[in-house]
Amino acid sequence: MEYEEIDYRVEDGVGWMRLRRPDKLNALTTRMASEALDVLAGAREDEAVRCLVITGEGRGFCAGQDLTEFTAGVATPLDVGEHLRSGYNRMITAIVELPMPVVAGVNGVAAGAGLSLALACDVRIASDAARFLQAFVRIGLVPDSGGNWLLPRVVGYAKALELSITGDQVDAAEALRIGLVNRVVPAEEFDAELAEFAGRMAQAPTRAIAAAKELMGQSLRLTLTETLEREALTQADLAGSPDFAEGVRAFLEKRPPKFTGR
Ligand code: T3D
Repeated sequence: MEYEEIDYRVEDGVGWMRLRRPDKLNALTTRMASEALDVLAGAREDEAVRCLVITGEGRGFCAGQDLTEFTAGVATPLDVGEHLRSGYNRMITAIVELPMPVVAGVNGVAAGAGLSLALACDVRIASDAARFLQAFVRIGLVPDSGGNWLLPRVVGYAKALELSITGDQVDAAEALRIGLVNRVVPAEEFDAELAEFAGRMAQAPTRAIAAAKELMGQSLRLTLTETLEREALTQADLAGSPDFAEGVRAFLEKRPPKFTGR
């Protein structure tokens, strides 16, 4: 697939997915969502990709659904449900289920479905120029693209509901304080810090990270007893992996491990 609204490249184990409609703060179009789905499917199958970064070009991360598509007739009220099911819902699920670390590099404003996109990622690194808002209520909608599920799990129910029913904007410092992002970096250092973190993730034991992500996700709907059993099964599986063998060998040889992601 030829990408027009996303720039995608793989460098040193990192898949860089950059939303590319900077004049519109990378607002999501039907085209962009379908390109994103293609990138996500490709990254999943590509052994060269051990960490995916989702970020935006220009001063926005992603301003949510491109509202001109409503007036242009691409997403009329009648087909909004189907638009979500066939596009954003699949995109959010694909990110959450990607068996590798996914990092949101929040370079600027993240609004509406753009905030959901960041929330679906495993780690959020924000520029100090970033802003966050559940913009939906400002136009008479409810949060979607997983916003009702993801946000309370990240910041807690009370804050999530407040942000959702007010549509108020949160700056980067406040986002860090409430746990909405993992790290805030000065804008001028953002690209370098993001690349450094993604590079570290791409050298990590990918299978173990994918398993940790899956286990923790499952734990939210399981009992402790069920989780303990799944941990035992997963650990038994990982204990036979090349990365575990390398991790133990490296420890005993007092050297840094060289993980291959297998
Ligand atoms: O079926 C379905 O898909 C339903 C799903 C819905 C999911 C959703 O995401 S609904 C929520 C949609 N998003 C919004 O409502 C946010 C709208 N944008 C804003 O409120 C503001 O732009 C921001 C707070 C994000 C940023 O404000 P600011 O002042 O920094 O920038 P700006 O001047 O408003 O925007 C810059 C340009 O981007 C501007 O274009 P122009 O006038 O220079 O040609 C603006 O129109 C455009 N833009 C920003 N957001 C969107 C957008 N264009 C289309 N759609 C947008 N969402």
